[in-house]
Amino acid sequence: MVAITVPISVDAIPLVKCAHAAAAAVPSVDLSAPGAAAAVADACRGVGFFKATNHGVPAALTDALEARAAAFFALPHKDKLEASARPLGYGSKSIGCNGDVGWLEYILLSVGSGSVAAASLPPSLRAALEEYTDAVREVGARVLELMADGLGIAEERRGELRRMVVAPAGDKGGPDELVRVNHYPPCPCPLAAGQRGVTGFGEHTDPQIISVLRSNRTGGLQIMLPEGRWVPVAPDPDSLFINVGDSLQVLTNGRFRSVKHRVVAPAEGQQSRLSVIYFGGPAPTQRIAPLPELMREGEQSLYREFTWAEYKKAAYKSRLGDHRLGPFELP
Ligand code: GA4
Repeated sequence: MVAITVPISVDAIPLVKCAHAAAAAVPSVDLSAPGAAAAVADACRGVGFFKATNHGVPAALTDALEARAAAFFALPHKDKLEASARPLGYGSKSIGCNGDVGWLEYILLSVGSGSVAAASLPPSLRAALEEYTDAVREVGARVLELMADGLGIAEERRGELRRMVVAPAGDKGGPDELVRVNHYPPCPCPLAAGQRGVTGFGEHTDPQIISVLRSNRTGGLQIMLPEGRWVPVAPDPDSLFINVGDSLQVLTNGRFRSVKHRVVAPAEGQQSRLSVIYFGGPAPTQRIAPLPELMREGEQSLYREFTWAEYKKAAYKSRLGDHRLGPFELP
């Protein structure tokens, strides 16, 4: 039943030590409601994370993608490996290139200009990913506009954030978008008393501007609240979850928080967790610095300026749980 078999032993995967916490009231925003912009900005200032309802992505797209992804993950391991192109493509247990491990298998793809580039994915899965990505990119773009509105940016300047993520590819290259499908089968390792679960995906922040997550009915996602407490996020397959990334924290000069999050793998006897995450990042040459239209008179940038290419390069040399913005923070 457990379909991930690579030489990393389950003993090498860290246990999650925190106590069980009650599911916290994660902010929830109806994207079609009149007060959405203010609610989005409030959530991003407070937690850096919120649940988005009325997002407009047809359930048929999500269902098709979920079915195709589940069929792919059910293939024999050797067939899945044909889609491996580290750090992209199929992977299992190993996250990134620097020794991070978790109890999961995944597909990680670069997307953009309407095409999902990946070797040897079944064509029906690729098509489902393309369709889903096109719909979710639009949600990301709409949320970025709401964010700009909620931040008080004048209407004629509000498009800038959106353009960073959805602009057509120009001579400087297009936005850097990724899609990740994570499959967390139930972990067969017995837990001793007091142990809370096995790490599916270790704690980290997302380097990009915005992440849009959808999962099936199995929980496991946890976010860290500003006071440092981990709380579980109750799954809701009909909603999307929006995550502020490191680059957005910088673009807003720290007004929005890049949220730390992690996933605890399902225990034996539970259902697999399947999640799909769209990561909206800017073009490689995009300068990442606080948006001028946001800065108050005399306000100093909290960060040294960098380009997305520079940040991404540094990120890919880091360990998952590193504080990646640290080296860019100004004293
Ligand atoms: C975290 C967010 C996304 O899943 C990701 C991850 C990437 C990877 O899996 O290859 C990284 C991680 C993520 C940040 C630090 C580096 C790179 C694994 C890792 C240890 C696709 C991304 O863009 O950054």
